[in-house]
Order: sequence, then structure tokens, then C-alpha cells
Amino acid sequence: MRFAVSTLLLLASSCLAKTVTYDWNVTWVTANPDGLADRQVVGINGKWPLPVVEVDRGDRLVVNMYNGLGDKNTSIHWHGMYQNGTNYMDGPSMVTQCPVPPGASITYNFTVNQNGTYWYHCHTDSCYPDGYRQALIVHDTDSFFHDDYEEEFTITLSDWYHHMTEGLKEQFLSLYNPTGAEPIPDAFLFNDTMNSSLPVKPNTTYLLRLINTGAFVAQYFYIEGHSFKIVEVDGVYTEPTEADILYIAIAQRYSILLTTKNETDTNYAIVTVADSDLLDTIPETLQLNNTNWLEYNKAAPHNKAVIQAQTSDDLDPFDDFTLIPHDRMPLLPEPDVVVNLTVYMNNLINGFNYAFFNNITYTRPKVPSLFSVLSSGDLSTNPMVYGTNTNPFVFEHNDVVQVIINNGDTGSHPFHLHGHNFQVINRAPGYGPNFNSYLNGDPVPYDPSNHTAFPKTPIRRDTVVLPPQGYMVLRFVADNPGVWFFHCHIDWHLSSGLASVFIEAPTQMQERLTIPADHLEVCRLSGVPFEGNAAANTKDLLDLTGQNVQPGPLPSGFTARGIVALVFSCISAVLGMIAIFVYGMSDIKFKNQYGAAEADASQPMDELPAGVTATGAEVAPETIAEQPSKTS
Ligand SMILES: *[C@@H]1O[C@H](CO)[C@@H](O)[C@H](O)[C@H]1NC(C)=O
Ligand SMILES: *[C@@H]1O[C@H](CO)[C@@H](O)[C@H](O)[C@H]1NC(C)=O
Ligand SMILES: *[C@@H]1O[C@H](CO)[C@@H](O)[C@H](O)[C@H]1NC(C)=O
Ligand SMILES: *[C@@H]1O[C@H](CO)[C@@H](O)[C@H](O)[C@H]1NC(C)=O
Ligand SMILES: *[C@@H]1O[C@H](CO)[C@@H](O)[C@H](O)[C@H]1NC(C)=O
Ligand SMILES: *[C@@H]1O[C@H](CO)[C@@H](O)[C@H](O)[C@H]1NC(C)=O
Ligand SMILES: *[C@@H]1O[C@H](CO)[C@@H](O)[C@H](O)[C@H]1NC(C)=O
Ligand SMILES: *[C@@H]1O[C@H](CO)[C@@H](O)[C@H](O)[C@H]1NC(C)=O
Ligand SMILES: *[C@@H]1O[C@H](CO)[C@@H](O)[C@H](O)[C@H]1NC(C)=O
Ligand SMILES: *[C@@H]1O[C@H](CO)[C@@H](O)[C@H](O)[C@H]1NC(C)=O
Ligand SMILES: *[C@@H]1O[C@H](CO)[C@@H](O)[C@H](O)[C@H]1NC(C)=O
Ligand SMILES: *[C@@H]1O[C@H](CO)[C@@H](O)[C@H](O)[C@H]1NC(C)=O
Ligand SMILES: [Cu+2]
Repeated sequence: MRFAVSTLLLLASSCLAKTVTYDWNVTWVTANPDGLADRQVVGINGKWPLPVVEVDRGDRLVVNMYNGLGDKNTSIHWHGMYQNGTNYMDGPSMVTQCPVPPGASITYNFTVNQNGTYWYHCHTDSCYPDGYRQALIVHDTDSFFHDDYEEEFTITLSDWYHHMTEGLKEQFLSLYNPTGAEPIPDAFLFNDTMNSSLPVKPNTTYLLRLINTGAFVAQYFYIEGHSFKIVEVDGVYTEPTEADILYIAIAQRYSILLTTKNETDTNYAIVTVADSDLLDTIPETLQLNNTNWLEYNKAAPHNKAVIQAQTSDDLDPFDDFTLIPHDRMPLLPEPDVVVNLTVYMNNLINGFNYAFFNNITYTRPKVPSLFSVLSSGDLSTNPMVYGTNTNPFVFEHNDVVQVIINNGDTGSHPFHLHGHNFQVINRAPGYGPNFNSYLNGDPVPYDPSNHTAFPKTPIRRDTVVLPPQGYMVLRFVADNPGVWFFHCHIDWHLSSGLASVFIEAPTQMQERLTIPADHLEVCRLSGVPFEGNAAANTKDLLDLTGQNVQPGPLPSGFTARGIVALVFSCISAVLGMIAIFVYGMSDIKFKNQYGAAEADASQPMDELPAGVTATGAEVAPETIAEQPSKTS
């Protein structure tokens, strides 16, 4: 009888899977979340902050989006959703769909067989920092911790700019910013506001879902006088693990169980601290650390946090590499295919500073890569079809894939893979006091014959931080036919090309995927071809004539500093330029560590890809000496 009842319940719960439908009219609205400046933000149905999307595991999510922005293309990525069988619902423009032009509509429609904390954001050009991002929560009443908490809160953390992303991007990717200094945010938001209070009852356990929905800056998170238990990262349940301080990079999520104190006489600061290592300059007006309150008692004082740390480097966060997934999925077997990527930054002939995987900066194809798969027949397994500037990698169905990423750059980068999570099987240096230690010398590449043992049950997540001048090694199974974008989630670095496309099981894609009619209509309306190779050639799929390519290399003799000098000798006495000069030159953070290594020739990097040496060799030694210390 008992058996029968539970079987019935099981049946009932699978029948209960429902469809959750949202109709969204996306338009510009005005907002001022930091109280410092009104600005235009992307609103949904006239409102901002945007609606939190909530579904139960097993539900179908349908979002009908109308682009009412008037002057911007758009699309939505459902960050962390596997889109198993629905790759065309994933959202990134020119990867799995065409950009949705003003006045057009698109329907996203997929089932959610996952659990936990996700988010959605615009994935066309650089549109999400204009406010087009919010939490997506998948409730699971069967989670192992479901009975351990009374109530849950969703909290986003983000950096905030007062200017439109488009203008900031123009300054970032320009001749006047040859060092690639990223735009500095104007504020840091806590759930799209500041100085807020989270009312709590004493002696009660809460589930806090934390999401960094920012564009650039990672944030530390802690609560004075409290520790907590991590139970989920990026949709993966973990063995409950005690922690005091989290480091939440862009796009990462943590669910924590927090038990409140028995006394109600004090309110406690919820402290967020921006990772100042990422900032090339720190304006005096920028409030790096912010206090919100765990409010036990409305009438008690709400004191600002007293932060012991001098800089964010002095905070010692929990190392996510040590987490264990609750399902204890074992280390995947030896890989069938290894992808070996080296990250670095450098200038090209136009003087702009780009980001590279090996020697390629991602340059969007003329046809979204998914559409190239579906229109290239047997040639779809040939990476050439996707262009020479998209960093394409083709995997066979169910390949075990290992991705090695070596960081030739002095910055850290949160890498995200669409359509999957991955096992993080090696990373150096780890979070903690040594995180920046490789900055004292040359970049340290992963050595397959000399590494620490891989964990038996490695943590899985969909966004992981690559340490400065260090490396990491990831593994996943190519069991989800689709084109999946793999990229740095710092939106500025995506715009400067730190991206790759993983083309997984193209043959199975051709058998299983049919693009919905409204998605094809979006292509027609945006004037984007949806057949052929990366050059939109439908006749000879290996002829890439006319494809988009990156600008040529910088001629020898030019350096970032040289570009600045050249520009200023040409445009002297133009007062307006001075401001840009100050912006560009302030605290130069020279990123091409390979160039530096080549300059004095005593530290050869044999990983240096062909075509990079000439540029790098011109870096003057005094520029190298100006590399910031980790407390810049
Ligand atoms: C979207 O909202 C704008 C502004 O309120 C309105 O003018 C427009 O008609 C709406 N469009 C649709 C399709 O709802
Ligand atoms: C939208 O995308 C299309 C295709 O890339 C492009 O031609 C058009 O200029 C874009 N429109 C806007 C408003 O950016
Ligand atoms: C969503 O997709 C399902 C399965 O393909 C289909 O039955 C349903 O009609 C779709 N709903 C909408 C609103 O397009
Ligand atoms: C979601 O959670 C349920 C139990 O809570 C588990 O059975 C299922 O495997 C989880 N799904 C994924 C994709 O992790
Ligand atoms: C955070 O903001 C969202 C959207 O406005 C809201 O639904 C949610 O309740 C807020 N979280 C807290 C803890 O107030
Ligand atoms: C706190 O809660 C626990 C169990 O929920 C209960 O046993 C205990 O008495 C409570 N303590 C106080 C001081 O309320
Ligand atoms: C609250 O009091 C209960 C018993 O009264 C104790 O077991 C528990 O540890 C206390 N909680 C905290 C957070 O101090
Ligand atoms: C906290 O903010 C204050 C004021 O902006 C600043 O002086 C201090 O360095 C910051 N501390 C950290 C750890 O970021
Ligand atoms: C192996 O790696 C360790 C740690 O990075 C390093 O100290 C050691 O010199 C390496 N050994 C060899 C043989 O390369
Ligand atoms: C996709 O679905 C197939 C079965 O249809 C399953 O074997 C595979 O593990 C799924 N992959 C992901 C990433 O969910
Ligand atoms: C990765 O590529 C670099 C540059 O081509 C090479 O030096 C290095 O040995 C490769 N690493 C592995 C593990 O194959
Ligand atoms: C990158 O390097 C490869 C191998 O050396 C070369 O074939 C290719 O042309 C280079 N690509 C660019 C854009 O320089
Ligand atoms: Cu990056």
C-alpha cells in the first residue's frame, strides 16, 4: 500500500509539471538604484528591477519577448540551462540565433530539468550591463536540504555603470585605450539597491541564493558574526560545507544555509567587497565595500561594517575547488579530446587591445554557428565551416572533453560554458593568500606530467575563475548535441574576443534539431543569413572568402605606449583628448605577460603561439617594471 501511494505520488508529481509563461515587452525605462544618477535601463513591461523567473523542476518555461527598445538588437540567454534538445533556445546572438531587431518578437520555450539558482541575461552585443539581467530560480522540494530552512531569499550582487554600455565599449575598444583598461563601475548594487535590510527572525534557518549578475567585478561576501553552509554552486548541490567568506565572480551562484542567532538586540552587517585587483584605477568616489543588514530588530542601530581588511586581497575566501558535489559523481575518465587554450591580451593593427585564445580573438561569423551546422551536411564535422576566427572545436557525441586553460594574463577570468557544467579537476593557484602568487614571475602553464592529484569527486559548476598567470583544467561529457559558447563572462572581455564555440555532436544536431519558424523570421528581419558557412557561402562550404576576420597584427616597432605617443603627436593640443589620455594612461596595467617575457628573452614561454612574438618583443623593459603589484 505504501509502495502504491508513493508510486502514485511520483506519477502525480510528473503530471504536475506545468508551463510557466511570461509575456515580456522590453523597453527603456529610467532607474536610479544607487541614488547617484538617473539612467536608462532595459525594463520589462515598464519595470526595473526585472522580474525574478521562478519555476519548479520539470516545468516548461515559455517567454514571449517583444523587442520594444527601438534602437537595439537583443536576445536572452538562460544562464546555466542545459537546453538539452533545444540548443536554439540558448540565446547568444550569432552562436545559436540571430539578433532580435527592434520591433521583432521571439519565443523561448524549453523544459527545465535542473535544480537551483540561475539567471537570465541579454546575450547580444553588450546589452546586459544596461540592466537586462535577473535571477532565474528552479525550486526543488526534493532537495536534500529542503526541510532544513524556513524561508529563502534571492540576492543579486552587481557592479553598476552610470553610462550606457555601448558608449563604454567604444571607449574600451579604442585606439585611446591601448592597454585594455576596463571601464570602472560607478557603484556596486545589492539586489539592485543599496543600504537595504533583510528582516530575519531569531533562531531560524534561511536559504540565501547569491548571484553575481554584474558585468565585470567579482565581489567578496560575508556576514559579520555569522558563518554559513554552502549547499549549492551554479545549480549543483554540494555536501554542506561551512564557510565565512565567499568570492563570487561574475555569473557565479552560491546557495547558503544561514542560521540566525537567538538574540534580537543587534543587527549584523552583510558585507560585500569589490575585488579591487580587477580595477585599473580606483576613483575616490567609488565605494568598494558596502553594508546591507541582517535585520533582527528594526529599532536597533544599523551600523556600517568595520572592515578589518585593508584591501580585498586581505580577505581569505572559501576555495570552491574543495567542494564536493552532493551526488558524488566521480572524476570522468581520461579524455577522448583535449582542448588546450592560452589566454592573453594584445594590440592589433588598429591599436585596440584584444583578448585571445591562442592567437585568435573571437570575431563573430556572418551566419550563427548553429545554422552553419544545420546547413553544412557532412562537412559539419569540419571546424573550417565555422570560420578561422571563432575558435571552433568539434566534438563527437559523448566524447569526454578536457579543456586546459593557461592564463598568460595578469588578470583573473571567470570562464563560462553554455549547455553544461564541468568538473574542475585542477587549478593553480587556489583561492586564498596565494591566489596572486604567480604574478611574481612568469605565467605557469599546466604541466600534464607534474600536477596535483585530481579530486575523486571534483566540484562541478558552469562558471569558474582562472587565476592570474595560472591555469585550470576542466572535464565534461559531450552528451548534449549543440553549439555551446565558451567565454570569459567579464562582458568587456567577451567584447574583446575571449571566446570559443564548442560544436558538440553536429551529426546528432542535424538529426534532432529543427529551428522554430519564429527564430528564422528573426533572421529575415535582422538581415542575417541563416545558411552556409561562417562567410555565408552556401555553395563551397570550405570557401571562407568574405568571412569576418580580426584586424592584422601590429607591425613591429609599435607598443601600447607607442600607440599612445603616436596618437598624441598627431592630435596635440586637442584638449578633449587629455581626459582620454589620463583615462588610458592611469596606472598602466600591461597585460601581455608573454610580451614581457619575450622582451628580456630570459624567460621564454614555449607556449607562445605563432604570430605573437614580433609584437611582444617590442615591449620596453621599463613597461614591464610598471606592472601593478597585487594591491594596485
Ligand atoms: C510595449 O510597450 C511600449 C511602451 O509602453 C508600447 O508603446 C508598445 O505598444 C508595447 N508593445 C507591445 C507589443 O506590447
Ligand atoms: C541588428 O543586427 C543586424 C545584423 O547584425 C545589424 O545589421 C543591425 O545594424 C543591428 N541593429 C542595431 C540597432 O544594432
Ligand atoms: C513549446 O514547445 C512545445 C514542445 O515543442 C510545444 O508543444 C508548445 O506548443 C510550445 N509552446 C509555445 C507557446 O510555443
Ligand atoms: C535535481 O534534484 C533531484 C533531487 O532533489 C535529483 O534527483 C536530480 O538528479 C537533480 N537534477 C539535476 C540535473 O541535478
Ligand atoms: C531581490 O529583488 C527581487 C526583484 O526585485 C525580489 O523579488 C527579491 O525578493 C529581492 N530579494 C530580497 C531578499 O529582498
Ligand atoms: C531555537 O530553535 C530550536 C529548534 O528549532 C529550539 O529547540 C530552541 O529552543 C530554540 N532556542 C531559542 C532560544 O529560541
Ligand atoms: C540558540 O539556542 C539553542 C538552545 O537554546 C542552542 O541550541 C543554539 O545553538 C542557539 N543558537 C545560536 C545560533 O546561538
Ligand atoms: C572599504 O571602503 C573604504 C572607503 O571606500 C576604503 O577606504 C577601504 O579601503 C575599503 N576596504 C576594502 C577592503 O575594500
Ligand atoms: C612540479 O611542480 C611543482 C609545483 O609547481 C614545482 O615546484 C616543481 O618544480 C615541478 N617539478 C618538475 C619536475 O617540474
Ligand atoms: C541530455 O540528454 C541525454 C538523454 O536524452 C542525456 O544522456 C544527457 O546526459 C543530457 N545532457 C545534459 C547536459 O543534460
Ligand atoms: C598547450 O599549448 C601550448 C602552446 O602550443 C604548448 O606549449 C603546451 O605544451 C600545450 N599543453 C598541453 C598540455 O598540451
Ligand atoms: C594562428 O596560428 C596558426 C598556426 O600557427 C596559423 O595557421 C593561423 O593563420 C594563425 N591565425 C591568425 C589569425 O593569425
Ligand atoms: Cu576575462
